[in-house]
Amino acid sequence: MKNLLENESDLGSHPVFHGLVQDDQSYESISSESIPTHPLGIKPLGNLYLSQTPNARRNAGSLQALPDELLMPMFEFLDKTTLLRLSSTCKFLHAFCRSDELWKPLFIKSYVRNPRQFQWLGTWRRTLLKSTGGRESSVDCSNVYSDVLHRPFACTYIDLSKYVHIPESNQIQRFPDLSYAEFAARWSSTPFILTKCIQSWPAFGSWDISSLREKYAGVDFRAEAVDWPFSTYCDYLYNNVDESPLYLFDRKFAENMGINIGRENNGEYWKPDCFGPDLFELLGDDRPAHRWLIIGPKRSGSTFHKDPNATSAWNAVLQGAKYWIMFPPNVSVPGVYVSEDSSEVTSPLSIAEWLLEFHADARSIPECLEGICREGEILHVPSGWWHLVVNLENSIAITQNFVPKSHLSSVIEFLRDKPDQVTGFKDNITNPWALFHKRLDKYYPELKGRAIEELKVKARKKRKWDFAIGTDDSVEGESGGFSFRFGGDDLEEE
Ligand SMILES: O=C(O)CCC(=O)C(=O)O
Ligand SMILES: [Fe+2]
Repeated sequence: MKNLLENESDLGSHPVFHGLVQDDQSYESISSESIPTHPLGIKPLGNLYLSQTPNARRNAGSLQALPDELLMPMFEFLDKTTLLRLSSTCKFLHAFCRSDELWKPLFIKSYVRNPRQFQWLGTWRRTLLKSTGGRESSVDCSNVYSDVLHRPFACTYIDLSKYVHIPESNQIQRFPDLSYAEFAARWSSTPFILTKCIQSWPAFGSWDISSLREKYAGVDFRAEAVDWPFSTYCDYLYNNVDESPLYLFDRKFAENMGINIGRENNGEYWKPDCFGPDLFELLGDDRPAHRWLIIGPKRSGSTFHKDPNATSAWNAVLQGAKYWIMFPPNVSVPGVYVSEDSSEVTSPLSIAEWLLEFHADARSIPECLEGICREGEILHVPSGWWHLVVNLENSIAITQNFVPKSHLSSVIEFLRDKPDQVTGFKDNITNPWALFHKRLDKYYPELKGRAIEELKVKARKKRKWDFAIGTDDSVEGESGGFSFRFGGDDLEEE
């Protein structure tokens, strides 16, 4: 047998999948039985060790010198015609040029430029080629070894049941319902799930994917960058092989479906009483976007983020089930990289990759909370909490963001001190903080005063702390000279 290790450049490494993997073996955390053969025959890189057939990479000309991790982003610059041409040069490049990760953005770009009727045909490539008059060939790529190409395919077979066995100590608390007094006194900074809170909503029990399809087949909903008729989105939902499925996340659903919201309006749903007054209601129509209809297939979901403008949120599941993993605001979440001013969150991984690579570490962080929010249940996301969500089944949810009295100071701080990170306001609202400030002064002057005072105390503490650890000397004047503040001088005593 040829010593395949003589050419080290054949082998690469990937942060998620290491080592030898055969069709009858398993990637770590994806059980072997559940991964079928890749439709083109592409194999994980580790299989090269045992392979006796020639490596297709050898026929890729000078491109063979580049790692797969570089080829893929380079090919993202190619248009449809060039991808098709390149795909007919050799099997190795054919395998790359067939990747739907390249065809999805091409379809979306072409659709956004030219929205049109089309039929979803199971893959982005097939759908784009059909709708623009191309064709699809079948090529055996069984001597192509690449984690970059095989991994997204394998990730679509991730066994989510592994994550839903939640250790007792990490369980998000569950209650039938809560009163506002209980929420305000104890629960506004803690995630929880209510199991008997939304049963009286007309939407509960009557909204499922097929009933919505019957009623709203021709109505457009926003899914990431595209607006698709609901019937098209359903075709996609039931028949796609994407590692990160397109997620319907629509904030104009109420207008477009022609439904009412609110108990007093005979609405399809209303906000639960337990969260109390929502201070962004003071902004009337000028409040930032705050409600979304969320629909997606199993495996779709939301990668780690904090909700906008330091708002809190609730998320009610009308069909399906969602797995949530959450961390308090100051915890650094494994695999999630945040810029110095928190303006950018980089989580370079898909949900499946994050689960495979980081979930075990994350779960062992003491502050980690996890829960499954099932049909008929509603989950509370406190202001500033990190969360990742994955749908365990095809799901429908409604979410609303709000500002409870107990988090007013966080929202004021965000609007006032991070104006460049404020999102969701209409373009004509040039100074959201000034507007909110004015409304608070009019309707809740005392509450606003207390929140501002809280922020002053917090800022003073932070200055003292920065001074104590040597990153700020502006306190020197105030405190009359340098002193170590560890031990004895309790910062909490302010
Ligand atoms: O249902 C989900 O995917 C979570 C949605 C979410 O986190 C959000 O709307 O901020
Ligand atoms: Fe969120």
